Amino acid sequence: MKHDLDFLRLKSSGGGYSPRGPLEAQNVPLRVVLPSAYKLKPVTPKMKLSTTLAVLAAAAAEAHYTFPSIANTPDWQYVRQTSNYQSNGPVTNVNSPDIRCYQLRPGSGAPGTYTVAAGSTLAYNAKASISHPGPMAVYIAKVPAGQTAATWDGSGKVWSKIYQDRPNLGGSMTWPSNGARSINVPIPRCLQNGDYLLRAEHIALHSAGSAGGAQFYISCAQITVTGGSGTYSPRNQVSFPGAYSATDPGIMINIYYPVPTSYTPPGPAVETC
Ligand SMILES: [Cu+2]
Repeated sequence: MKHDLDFLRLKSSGGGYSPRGPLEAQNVPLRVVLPSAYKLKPVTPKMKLSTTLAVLAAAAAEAHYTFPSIANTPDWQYVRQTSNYQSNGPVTNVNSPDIRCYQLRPGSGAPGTYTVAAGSTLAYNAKASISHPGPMAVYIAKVPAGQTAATWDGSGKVWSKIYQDRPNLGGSMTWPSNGARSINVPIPRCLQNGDYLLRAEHIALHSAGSAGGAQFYISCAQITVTGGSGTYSPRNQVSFPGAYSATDPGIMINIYYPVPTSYTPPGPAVETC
């Protein structure tokens, strides 16, 4: 400590060491100061390294994304705020409760519930964009009697897949959602009227070669469906967690080499009217 201070004094004196300070009083030779000065030196490279890491972390975070809104509405107004609303980071454990709606505050809903007509198309917006390769899917679940879209937790085997995209196969595996800022979701015209949760899911597969490597980007919007024919009878409902396994062929997959010749999305088939 004392030596460090002496080093600073030495440095601030402009380089010329005058043997009048405490060092001389303790009869410590000048060369002893050097190791202590050396201790201070590594601070500079260390700071540079941490700065570099921070920049890299920021770059990685920028590559992630959220699904914070539907249609032309404010972020997190009709979509339940997700835990990654700042970090943009993914869910990687398919058995985690986060795999359902990735909620920042489980047990509380979004401020509003958005009314949408059955048979229309609803934009589910990504922020900033879907910057990783992988499949996009949308699931819907009808809110049970006695609850609302704002209060229901979405538990049980209640989710139906209503949207699923497919990769282009060939020289490489590419995805229609790559770079997209919005996904147009057809709201089935056969739905019953009432409140629903609408769950968007993008699975990033760029590092999915081993179990736990796939990244799930998820949101749940609160909607009220009107004008539906009511003839919808779901066949393949699933729960979250429960629908997926970490080793499902559509979740644990090397999309780069060898280039896959087919792709099986995880979860149930898309329901049709
Ligand atoms: Cu990312």
